[in-house]
Amino acid sequence: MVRVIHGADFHLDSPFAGLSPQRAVRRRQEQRELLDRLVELCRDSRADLVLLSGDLLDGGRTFYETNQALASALGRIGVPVFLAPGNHDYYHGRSPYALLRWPENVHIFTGGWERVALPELGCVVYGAAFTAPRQETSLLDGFRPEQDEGLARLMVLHADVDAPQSRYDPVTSAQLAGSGMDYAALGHVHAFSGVNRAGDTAWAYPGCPEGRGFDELGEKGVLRGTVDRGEVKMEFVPLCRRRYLIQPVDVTGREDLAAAVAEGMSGVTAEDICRVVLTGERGLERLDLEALLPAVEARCWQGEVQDRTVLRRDLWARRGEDSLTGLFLGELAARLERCEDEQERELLERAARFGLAALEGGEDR
Ligand SMILES: [Mn+2]
Repeated sequence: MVRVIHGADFHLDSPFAGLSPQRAVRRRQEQRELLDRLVELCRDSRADLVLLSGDLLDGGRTFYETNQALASALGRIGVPVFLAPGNHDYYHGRSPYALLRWPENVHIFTGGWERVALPELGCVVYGAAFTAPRQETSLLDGFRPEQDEGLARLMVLHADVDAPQSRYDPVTSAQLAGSGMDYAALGHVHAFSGVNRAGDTAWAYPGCPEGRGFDELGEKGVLRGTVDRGEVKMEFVPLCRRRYLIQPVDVTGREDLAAAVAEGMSGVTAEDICRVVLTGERGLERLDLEALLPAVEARCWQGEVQDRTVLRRDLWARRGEDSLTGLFLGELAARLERCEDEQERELLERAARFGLAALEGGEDR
């Protein structure tokens, strides 16, 4: 039985374009601190082996200090570390993986399949690397393991499972099933995939360990567990410094919006990055998002507010009236029924609200 930590997609030195420049600097710093937490986790878990499945660096132009921080952290882990470069950090002669001096316990795959036997741990590790930003054919095409008598088989690879159009190593679950592996430690997809099975092979994406935007929500982390011949037990371990959260807050019938927001944010911590989305039905009163922002920001590290409320149903009912208001609402309602685009729906809702407010202000009386 071998104790394994599996991580991927650190994307160190991501631009964090959604944040202010100062906060983006802070987040990049926090990404490097993630490496310290990884070292700690490996020690606390008494890991025998660490598998890192690519896209650890966000691109070829990471800061020298970042590359150094990665090398130093992986060295401090002390046990064998296997790193399979992905599309963002593909291996080439001038990549940090080639230029930097890496600690002796770190094995970086540099191209086609390699096999490293670790008989003292009772396992063997297979790995391959991206050598370009694209890998249009599956790296598992024609893959065959060796005999590996009595050893648990692990694989570390950056790949896109069952995505035939993908240009990022489009492996299939049939290929994983035929690989003969006990565990395939994959990278590329930024959300934890759960531990899946393809034939006798267990495979998983841990997801990225730090969210970088509202498309990477909630707890993020790495996988930890044990791999044996024919038996794999891996579980998700949160490792992120901050969570990105989208918090819907229903403001239907609420007078005090700040209070509604405070209630809706009860699960949000001062470390989180939170987008509050106001939902529900409202009348014609103006929604002052700017005035609401401080109430949101007081409850998280960084906050924003979006208005997704819709016009109250009884106001739409006026579309039956034989008046300019009736015609106006009737036209907008018909368009809303046909509309499938989220942004256009928002625009139509707003048009109905503003138009109705203007009409009720006198023009139609
Ligand atoms: Mn990738």
